[in-house]
Amino acid sequence: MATNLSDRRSVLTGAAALLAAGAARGQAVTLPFGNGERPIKTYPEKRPMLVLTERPPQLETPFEVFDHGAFTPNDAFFVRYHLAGTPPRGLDAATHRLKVLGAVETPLDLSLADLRRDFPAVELAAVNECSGNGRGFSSPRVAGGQLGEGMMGNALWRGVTVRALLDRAGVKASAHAVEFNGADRPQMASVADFVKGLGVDHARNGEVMIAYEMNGAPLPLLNGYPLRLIVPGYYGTYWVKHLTDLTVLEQESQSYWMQKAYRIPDNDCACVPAGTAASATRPIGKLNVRSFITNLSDGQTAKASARALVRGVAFDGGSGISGVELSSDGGKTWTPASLGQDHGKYSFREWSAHVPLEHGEHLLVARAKSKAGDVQPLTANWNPSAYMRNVADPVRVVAA
Ligand SMILES: Nc1nc2c(c(=O)[nH]1)N[C@H]1C(S)=C(S)[C@@H](COP(=O)(O)O)O[C@H]1N2
Ligand SMILES: [Mo]
Repeated sequence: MATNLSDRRSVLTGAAALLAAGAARGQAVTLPFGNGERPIKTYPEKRPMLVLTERPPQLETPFEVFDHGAFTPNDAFFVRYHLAGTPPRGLDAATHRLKVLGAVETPLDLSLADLRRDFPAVELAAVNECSGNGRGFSSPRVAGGQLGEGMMGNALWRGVTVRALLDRAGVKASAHAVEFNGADRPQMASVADFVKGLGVDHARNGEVMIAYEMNGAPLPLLNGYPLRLIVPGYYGTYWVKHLTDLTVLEQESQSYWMQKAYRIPDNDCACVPAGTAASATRPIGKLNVRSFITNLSDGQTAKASARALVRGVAFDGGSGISGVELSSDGGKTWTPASLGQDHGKYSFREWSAHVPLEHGEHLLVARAKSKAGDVQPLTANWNPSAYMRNVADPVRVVAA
């Protein structure tokens, strides 16, 4: 067990131990960066989670959960909201309505029963990751929620495609984009409603879906009950919860959450020199390739072995993972990992490797490569919102 609180991720191991012991009142963990203290609390349908803010609820998954399989249990899945008064009250699958409006031949107004009865069910495993996952590790630090690495999760989503709905409504030839709105509404006129937009071809690609189930159960309230948008391969900001309206537009979405927020530097790395502003930006898009070691945490003591098992998960924005390499010498030499079961190109992919861990200190580094050819960088890219962090972070272990 780690004792050095400045060690990266080490106190999450501490959190795991606390959680295993049963979370009593008043417990907290300290993430290994400035102002990293987080209370641990339970919420409806959730096991004890790390609390960034209570109003609105922003809850991190305890990191050790990711060591227990490719799918993140619903009761451990992270939670992110923007607006006061969330989650919205009075949501009920029996009375909820989903409307398709705007530039369509026939506007639709559907119940969940209509969705289940009149449209084919589809299922897809996909990672939901918040744009700022790992922001707390950004150096120099940036404004925004100082997140550890628990703002991600993988689930099996079941629902209907947006394409099927749009085809039923009949999209007009003049259509350009689709806006998605949920039941949470701003409580002050100065705050913009949380609305996201996708190009009409993206929305109609047959993969973007509206889910009513997550891992074989209804969506938890905090993860979007009773309906949410799934945008496979795209950052969580697009995955609108408590979905009520699809509006087909003849121009691009003018929503604040598209035009002002969730924008990245408009270049290949989505990065700029540390401390500088981007001269041009674009809306955030696909998930960066990323991997995590899940069975060892920074600062941990491990058993010395000629063949120590190291394992974790990897994912990218939908090309799929082509390989993961592991280094036990800080990146000088690399060993290919074996990949676990393929649950689809948008899913977490488990991986494992054996490396010699002689007595002493080792710097473990995992580095994933996507089928599109993208590889995690060994030094972190920087941007003003610390979005899309994907550096291959070293995990220091002492073998004894
Ligand atoms: N209605 C609504 N949907 C939303 C948000 C929100 O504030 N309101 N936040 C988005 C963001 S930024 C993220 S990262 C994901 C988080 O999904 P989760 O809370 O189910 O983990 O929800 C997205 N959908
Ligand atoms: Mo997010």
